[in-house]
Amino acid sequence: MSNKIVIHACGGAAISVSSKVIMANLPVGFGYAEVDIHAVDTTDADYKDSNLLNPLWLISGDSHSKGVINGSGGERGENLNDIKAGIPNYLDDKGFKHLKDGEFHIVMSALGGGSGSVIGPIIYKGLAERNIPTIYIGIGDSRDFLHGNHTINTIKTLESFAKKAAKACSFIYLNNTTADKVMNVGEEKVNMEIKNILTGLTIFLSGENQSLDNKDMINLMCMDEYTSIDIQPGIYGLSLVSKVPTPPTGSIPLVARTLTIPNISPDLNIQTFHHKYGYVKSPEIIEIVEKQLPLHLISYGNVFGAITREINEMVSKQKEVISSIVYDGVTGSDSATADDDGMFI
Ligand SMILES: Nc1nc2c(ncn2[C@@H]2O[C@H](COP(=O)(O)OP(=O)(O)OP(=O)(O)O)[C@@H](O)[C@H]2O)c(=O)[nH]1
Ligand SMILES: [Mg+2]
Repeated sequence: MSNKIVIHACGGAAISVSSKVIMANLPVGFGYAEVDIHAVDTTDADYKDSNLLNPLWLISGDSHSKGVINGSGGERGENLNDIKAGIPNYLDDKGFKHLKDGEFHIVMSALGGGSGSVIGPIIYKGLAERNIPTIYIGIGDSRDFLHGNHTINTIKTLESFAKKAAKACSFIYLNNTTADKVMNVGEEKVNMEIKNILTGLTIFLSGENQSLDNKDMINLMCMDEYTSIDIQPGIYGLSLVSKVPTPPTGSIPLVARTLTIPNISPDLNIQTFHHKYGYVKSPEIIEIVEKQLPLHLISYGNVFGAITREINEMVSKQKEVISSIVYDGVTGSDSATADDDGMFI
């Protein structure tokens, strides 16, 4: 039986990426893990046009909004209490209660929006507490104050959740703004990157690779599982690369898994504390790996300090600009008055 990747698509961005990129393009069959996508949001706005198979898990407003929620409008605090209350039920009802052999989880969300950036970390926390191996895919955005600030705060949240659960969280970080200055182009590039990463992950996590077994993958995703090495809880960058990589500045490569076709020796030219090779068995997959030879899945430490420092600089500058705007009032006809809602007619 093939392994399964459960994707929790949280909020609009993750739902549309899952629909446009994953459902439309992801390869299936022998040599790949099966992919099962669950959408979670505060609105059905993005889900209703998607091609996802499982029904949407809609966060309901029990605490303050009396049952009706319709998105968070880009504000992370908007539905916080309802999301906090709803996620444990989501995990229980879906049966995600404990580690199942051959089942790996991916939580995906935008980091700069209002709903997914809150739903995603809370789902991660629930899975981490249940000891379920999980990778977080986060789509950052540093185009302006609001998105940049949310992106940093979501990363900080994830770090604090990982520390509280005493976990090393594997975090695949992408950023629409750094991918391209033109917003739609940046989103498109990030979507393609996610497609490549997921294709790689479905091969790595398939359970059908010689010399790489499920425990190897759990150790890579959750480095806290190593008992002989003392790994500090927190977030660690995870990358899937097809060329011998140069580590990001200020980071240390920690663990690497390399997939290759038999008889070809991989050359991973970086220092790692643990390094394991696997081989692909399926002829169909050999063809793919041949094109990208070899495929590396690598975890890096110390990258998020640098990432958030950079966004923080932009956010602080924007803050100065915002606070220097002097509100000068609005002048109009003396007789104009507002109705009870404050509307001027
Ligand atoms: N790469 C990529 N980014 C997207 C896509 N759609 C939206 N985004 C980004 O997602 C961020 C906004 O987050 P959303 O996921 O739309 O927000 P949400 O979680 O649904 O929250 P609310 O709509 O505020 O309730 C922005 O940074 C967008 O650039 C997409 O299809 N691909
Ligand atoms: Mg939305």
